[in-house]
Amino acid sequence: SGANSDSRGALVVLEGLDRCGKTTQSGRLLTYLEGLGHPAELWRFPDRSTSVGQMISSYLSNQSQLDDHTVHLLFSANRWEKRSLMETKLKSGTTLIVDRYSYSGVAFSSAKGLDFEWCKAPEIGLLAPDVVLYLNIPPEKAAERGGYGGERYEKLEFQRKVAQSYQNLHDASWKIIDASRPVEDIEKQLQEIVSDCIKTCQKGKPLSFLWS
Ligand code: 2DT
Repeated sequence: SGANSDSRGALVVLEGLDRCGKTTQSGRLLTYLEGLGHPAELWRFPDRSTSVGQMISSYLSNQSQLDDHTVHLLFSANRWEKRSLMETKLKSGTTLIVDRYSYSGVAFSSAKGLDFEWCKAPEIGLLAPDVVLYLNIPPEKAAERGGYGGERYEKLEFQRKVAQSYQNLHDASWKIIDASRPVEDIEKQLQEIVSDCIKTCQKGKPLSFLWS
């Protein structure tokens, strides 16, 4: 009970440092929801498929240089260009599992030294997640997992700063997940949280907007 014909999907965001397990868990969540027969899609930011996304991608792989403010606004623009589709999907009942969102935008840019409030401003008016799953792992432990690629931000010293910046972003929608545990334990916990969240949305919780 609770679900009705015009119930909306949930906006579920996964955040955390590089190598925290976000991408693995996002994929598993999608499989879980599909298994329940619940309409769901996996999204990620940056979305490298758009022309803005391609500029970001070449910056991240050190093939181009951009001013820090400029790249920050490109990351934000990359979310804005997906905003109306995001709203359409949610309103049609599809749950979106999103690997990184505005919190990455603010955490990474402010870790470079940009002003925190300035970083938040271009995100105002984007859809607010119904839940943020923060996969919490010490930067040293993430680094030990190896396989930092060669991308611009994948360095321990910088990840330490990003972890600090994330601390300033917690709000009521955040669940802090201990991501040092076995993959299956984390998976189970996320399934419970997301199931509850979907129920709340089906019962009529309205969409809200950043930064609420
Ligand atoms: P992936 O390795 O997850 O593709 O991320 N980033 C991401 C930002 O600096 N700002 C943002 O708004 C977003 C969404 C985090 C690529 C890198 O881009 C960073 C890691």
